[in-house]
Amino acid sequence: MRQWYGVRAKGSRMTRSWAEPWKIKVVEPIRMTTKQERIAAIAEAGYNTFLLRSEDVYIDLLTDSGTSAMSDQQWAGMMIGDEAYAGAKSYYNLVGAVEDVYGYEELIPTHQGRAAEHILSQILIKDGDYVPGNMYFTTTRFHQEYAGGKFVDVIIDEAHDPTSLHPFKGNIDLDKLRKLIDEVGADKIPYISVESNVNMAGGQPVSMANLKATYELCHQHGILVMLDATRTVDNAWFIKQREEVYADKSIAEIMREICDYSDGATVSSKKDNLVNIGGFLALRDPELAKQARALLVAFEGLHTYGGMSGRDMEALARGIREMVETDDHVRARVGQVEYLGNKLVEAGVPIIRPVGGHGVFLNAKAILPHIPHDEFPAQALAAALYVESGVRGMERGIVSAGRNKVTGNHNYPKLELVRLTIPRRVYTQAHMDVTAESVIEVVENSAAVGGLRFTYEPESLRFFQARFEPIG
Ligand code: P61
Repeated sequence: MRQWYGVRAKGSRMTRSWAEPWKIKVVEPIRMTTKQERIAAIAEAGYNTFLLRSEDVYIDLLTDSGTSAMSDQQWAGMMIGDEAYAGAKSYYNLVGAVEDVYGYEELIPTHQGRAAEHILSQILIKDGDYVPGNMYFTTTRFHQEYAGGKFVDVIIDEAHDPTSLHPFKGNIDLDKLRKLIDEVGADKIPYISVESNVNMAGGQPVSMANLKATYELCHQHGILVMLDATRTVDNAWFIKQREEVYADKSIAEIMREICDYSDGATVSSKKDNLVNIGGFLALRDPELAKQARALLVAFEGLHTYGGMSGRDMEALARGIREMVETDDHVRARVGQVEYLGNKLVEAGVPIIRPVGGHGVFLNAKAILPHIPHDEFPAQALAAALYVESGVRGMERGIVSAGRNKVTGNHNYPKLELVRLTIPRRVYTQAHMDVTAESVIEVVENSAAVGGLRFTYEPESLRFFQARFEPIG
């Protein structure tokens, strides 16, 4: 029988577009402000985008943390969340989802990622210990230091180079790690903290080969491997694209294998997991889990809810399954980031390349070469972009890097960036077009942007609440 339809004409070379695997059911109006209003708003916010009111923001690219749109299935889960103080059904649903998707058996639910980092650091780090990691993250390093440890950066050098096109800029430099082990001794290194899709490097992935080699090296020396699995779905996507043997594996399979090369994980569920609040510490060793639960009940809540309500756990359990249900989800997520990144690259805007998984990172040092590093170029660029168009990004440079605990001097990071972070399932490509045009406009008028100085500098995690004023 002749086929009615479905056979492509021979020689057809058409490549097809992809589209989001969802349609919009509920919308939230957003408001465009005037430039005059934005000039007043940013001054009132002390030139810190964290201190703006969200109603004064048009397109909010401050973060992809807790800003995802939940699905109808997740909202339905909110209605049936079990609010029992102890032993809630929603807790067991969450345990099942974490075990199926990540493969960890011991779950310690927390209110968000940093609470999991706090507990992990407290149970494993002793005064004077060293904790290597693939570039620092602000809250992770804070908790390591708070527990008496010293963070040591063992990421490959390419991660610090905005122009390097290395496909896995999140990789651990095994020579740097070996050198640290030789210098301080394995008994001074309780664990290595391996972050998937490294945030501060621009959302850059770690390869499976590197994860495996790191795990093997650490286990030879009795050092645990703790994954910061906050953005592992994005990382799995890049492995599928860039590490040939994984091309035909599903995101769900790749996720599980990533986690296989670890002894546990901290997760901020506000990212990959598609919820607005939540997080967890997951472990394999029941003894360690016992110690973690002892702290959980003191700092967060009973061990079967930690820092979450039943409805939060229910939405989270569903979000965890949804994020790997089809590969189309992550294709659309990372694809949207790439869409924005490519527009900026085409316009000649210096950004971190390859384009990362959760956002586009503007190279503020290259855009504002006339502003000295200690006048905070990225902070100034984020403020100028807001004034230009109401697009809110985040400083990821010298302000975020804080001060050296011993000398009191600024830490001078090699990367001085503004992060434009894309929330999941929230904005359309049209919002990306408007964002790209705004960035291009600011870059074309960059000579008009001046430096800033502190008027208030908090002692720790200063970027959140610091205030500035223009110099001159
Ligand atoms: C973010 F400006 N990230 O990217 P919690 N690990 C990793 C994260 O990205 C992360 C946490 C742990 C945020 C929120 C945020 O300096 C900042 O659930 C890789 O936020 O506690 C959070 O998870 C902590 C923004 C955090 C910052 C710290 O926007």
